[in-house]
Amino acid sequence: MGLLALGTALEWPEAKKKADQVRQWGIEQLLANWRRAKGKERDALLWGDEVEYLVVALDDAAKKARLSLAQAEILKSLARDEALWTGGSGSDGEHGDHVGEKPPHFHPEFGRFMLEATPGEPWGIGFKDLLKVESNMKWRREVAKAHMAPNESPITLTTFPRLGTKDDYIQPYYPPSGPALRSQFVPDEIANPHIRFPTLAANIRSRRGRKVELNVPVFKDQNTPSPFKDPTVNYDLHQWPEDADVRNGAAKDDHVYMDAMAFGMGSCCLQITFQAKNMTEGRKLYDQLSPLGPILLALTAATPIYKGFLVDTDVRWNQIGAAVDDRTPEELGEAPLKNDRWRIPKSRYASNSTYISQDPRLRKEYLDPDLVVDEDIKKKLIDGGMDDQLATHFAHLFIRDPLVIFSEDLEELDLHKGDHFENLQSTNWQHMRFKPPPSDKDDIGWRVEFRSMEIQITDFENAAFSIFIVLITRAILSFDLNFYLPIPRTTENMETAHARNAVLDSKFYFRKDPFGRRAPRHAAQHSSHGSTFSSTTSSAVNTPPPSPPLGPVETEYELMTIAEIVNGCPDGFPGLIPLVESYLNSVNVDVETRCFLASYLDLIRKRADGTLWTGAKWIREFVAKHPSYKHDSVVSEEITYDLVKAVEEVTAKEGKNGSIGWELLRGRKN
Ligand code: GSH
Repeated sequence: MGLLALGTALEWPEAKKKADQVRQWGIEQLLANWRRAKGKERDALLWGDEVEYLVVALDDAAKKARLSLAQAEILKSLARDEALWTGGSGSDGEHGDHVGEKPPHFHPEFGRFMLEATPGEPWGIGFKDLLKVESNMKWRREVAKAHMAPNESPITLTTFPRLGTKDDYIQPYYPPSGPALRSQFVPDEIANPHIRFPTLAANIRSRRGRKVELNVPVFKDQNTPSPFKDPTVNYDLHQWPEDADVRNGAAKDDHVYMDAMAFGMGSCCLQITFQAKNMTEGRKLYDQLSPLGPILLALTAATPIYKGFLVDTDVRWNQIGAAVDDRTPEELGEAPLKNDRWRIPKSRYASNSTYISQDPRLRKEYLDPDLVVDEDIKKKLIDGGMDDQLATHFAHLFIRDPLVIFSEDLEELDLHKGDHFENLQSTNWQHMRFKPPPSDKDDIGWRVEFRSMEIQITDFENAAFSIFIVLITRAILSFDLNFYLPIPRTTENMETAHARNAVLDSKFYFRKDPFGRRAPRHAAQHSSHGSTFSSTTSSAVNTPPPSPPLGPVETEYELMTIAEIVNGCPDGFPGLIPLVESYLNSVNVDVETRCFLASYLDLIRKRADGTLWTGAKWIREFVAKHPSYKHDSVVSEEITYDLVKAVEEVTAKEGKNGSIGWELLRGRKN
């Protein structure tokens, strides 16, 4: 979450009138910036992680866990803390090993109960930086905690189990409902009060013509009523016109029904951003990481509860997609096209639909046949000098309307800024994001953001997944790996990742041979690149064998389990971990570092083969074994308190002794 602009935000009918102007100005800014930055070379190879937290308040006397809405006070206190800016944590002196490390940055997020933290400066090229990630994440948690009330803690559950119930689950308490969200379950005060957020929520609802609609299949336990009719839905409200949504069939049988952006954007994730050495490398990383999005979503699955019920899905992704889905009935295909321009197959929060690299291995059969593109914008970009592929990418993002427009920004177009471009870019929440350098900062290069992962309960896990993705990018670049898959297969994989226990029980489309048609079969043959990561994009040193003619695209990939994708299958895909190991063998890594990295890779390996559980599985087991659980899918206040308490204790303990030490990671076989 970048800096939040201020101004007079337009309500939807006004914003709609200005949408074209913002799009046109956004494209002008993009072109000006692209011309300036397209030749940028040798940017430092940097990366950064973003960790999102829920702030919970525990009331031990009443045995209640609530969400604390103290985001603004906590952020203010963090900003005021002088010690934070001088290199010390300002707390208990346990952080001697952080001397010289810049203090972490904290940022607001959508929920007024959320915080986001990033390292004080991006991680660099050296392996030594990888060793700092976990302790830095723990440091962030402790710094945040030091600025909270004694009974408050930052926890890294993706969602709060009883968000939107009739309990007093927020502190301070506000009853539903308000003019922005018009939810029958949550008050407007649940969202960050900065004008961007209520405006986003209200304009999504207005553009759509009704409230957003989240129907998550309930997990049918032995005592769950069948059919399940969400007992929390009130069909008799008449405060807002939108209260009629449920009378018009918005709440589906056998589903948990939710009606507001907060149920989606109130979820926490783990995002990783990479700075590439130049635009070409950034475009390559964008393409090659894209098929990994659903795989990492299933591996990090941690979201089995919504609004007090166990659900039959394990991840947050589609729920956020629905929570910000501003498509009109015409765009959704529910009404004939009359006023709108297109049918649009996906929400603005969805898996990505474009490939952007000018890689000769990118076959046209991989592209999305359903891609919707604004042809006028594409022409403008091509006339401005941009290549077809990148122009297609941006002309696809620009089919959306800008949602938050400040009237002050419409007076003059400033080509040295990127605000109108960012307006569209930052509300296209796809699982990969390609980020041009900000126009006013020369020291930032082309970046790629990997956005699908769920936040993990412990920092050990969060560090493991961050480092795993970093090492995969190194292997991709060093061995020139080819993970290309037709985009519709990635879209399907994203759906597959939602199934309960998809990590073990589902199969995903994946490319069989990652060495494509150019790189050698044995990646480990490569020579050493020294003790820093190689960022060479063409290190396939062997002369390529003559290529046989290309076969049908369908023969290039097959359905695999996550275990096969991660750990490899005999005579088939070599496995992501073996590829990373090959990369590590090809560079000089000292023994200590290698051992450290091995513990992270081991977590991923065992998560994939089922030896270790996902967070979703651990939470399900926790609920199922709770003495008060009635096997009716209901996650009560009492269970929620015990769950939050367990999660809070585990992370606090992990922070103190640095050990993993808890059931989730202890290695129980299913
Ligand atoms: N928490 C989200 C997730 O679990 O995927 C990701 C964060 C996110 O997309 N936040 C929204 C946003 O607009 C808040 S409304 N972030 C800024 C951006 O994407 O540029």
